[in-house]
Amino acid sequence: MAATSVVVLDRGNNTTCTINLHGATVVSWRVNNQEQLFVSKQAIFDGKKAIRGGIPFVFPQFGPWSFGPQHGFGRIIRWNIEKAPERLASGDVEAIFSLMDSDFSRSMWNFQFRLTYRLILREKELHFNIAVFNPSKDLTFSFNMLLHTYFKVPDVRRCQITGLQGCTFVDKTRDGAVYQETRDVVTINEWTDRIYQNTSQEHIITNVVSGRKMRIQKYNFPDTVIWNPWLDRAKDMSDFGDDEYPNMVCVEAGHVSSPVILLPGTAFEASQILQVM
Ligand code: TA6
Repeated sequence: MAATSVVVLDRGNNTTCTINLHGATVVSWRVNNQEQLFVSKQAIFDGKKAIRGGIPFVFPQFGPWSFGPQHGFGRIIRWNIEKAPERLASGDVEAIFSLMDSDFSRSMWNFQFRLTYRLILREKELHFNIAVFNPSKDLTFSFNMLLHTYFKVPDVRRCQITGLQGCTFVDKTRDGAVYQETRDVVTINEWTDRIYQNTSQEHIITNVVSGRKMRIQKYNFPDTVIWNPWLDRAKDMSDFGDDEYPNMVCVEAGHVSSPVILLPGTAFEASQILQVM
C-alpha cells in the first residue's frame, strides 16, 4: 500500500486545504468551495519535480544554487506528518509537517537542521508558522526561506498589489538591476520578476478569485517576490500552459535578500497569514 502523499484539512462549509507531502506543497486552499491557489494544468506530480503551483516551500536557498537545484531541496523532498489534521476548540483545523536533514540533504548542504511547518485553516484565513532549528553544538549555518505562493486570479492585468511603495527591488527582467518602487500599487502587464526588499508586513492583492481581495500578513519575512512569467517564459516551461499566465500571480513572502544566520542551538521563526477579504 503506497504511503499517503496528500493530507486534507477540512473545516466544513467546503473550506479545505490540501497539502502534498512532496515539498509540503499546499496544492489547494478552498474557501466556501472557491479555490484561491493556482496550480498549472500541466503540473507534474512525479515526486521528483517541484509542483508548478500552490505554495512550494523554498529552503535553504532562493534562486540558483551551486550546491543543488534552484530554490533548494525543501520543495522537492518528502516531508513528514508531525501532527495529523486536528480540529481545535475554535473550529479551526491544524496540522504540522516536519523535515530534518537526511543523506540526500546533506549531500548538498552538510548541516543538521529541523524544520517544522504548522498550518492552521480558519474560516477565511490560512496561517503558516515555520520554525527552523539548528541542533548542532558548534556549527552555524545560514539559509534563505520563502513561501512561493501562486495566487489564482481571473486576470492578472486587473490586480493591484499594495505594500511595495518606496521599496528597493532587484529586477530579474533587467539583469538584476536595482530600482526603487514609486507606485503605491504595483500592477502587472508584462513579464515581472522582482525581489522587493524590506517590504510592508501587509500586502493586499485586489481582484483575486470572485473579485475579492487577498490580504497577506508576514512576520520575519522581510522580502516579497513578485513574479509572472508572461507569454514567452510560459512557453519555455513544459509544466506551465502557454495560456495560463493571465490566471496567476506569485506574491512570495521570504527572507531572501540576506540569509538568516542561525547559531548553534537556536531557532528562527517566521509566519504568514493569508486572508480572503
Ligand atoms: O520566484 C520567482 C522565481 O525565482 C522566478 O525567477 C522563476 O524562476 C520562478 O521563481 C520559478 O522558478 P522554478 O524553479 O519553479 O521554475
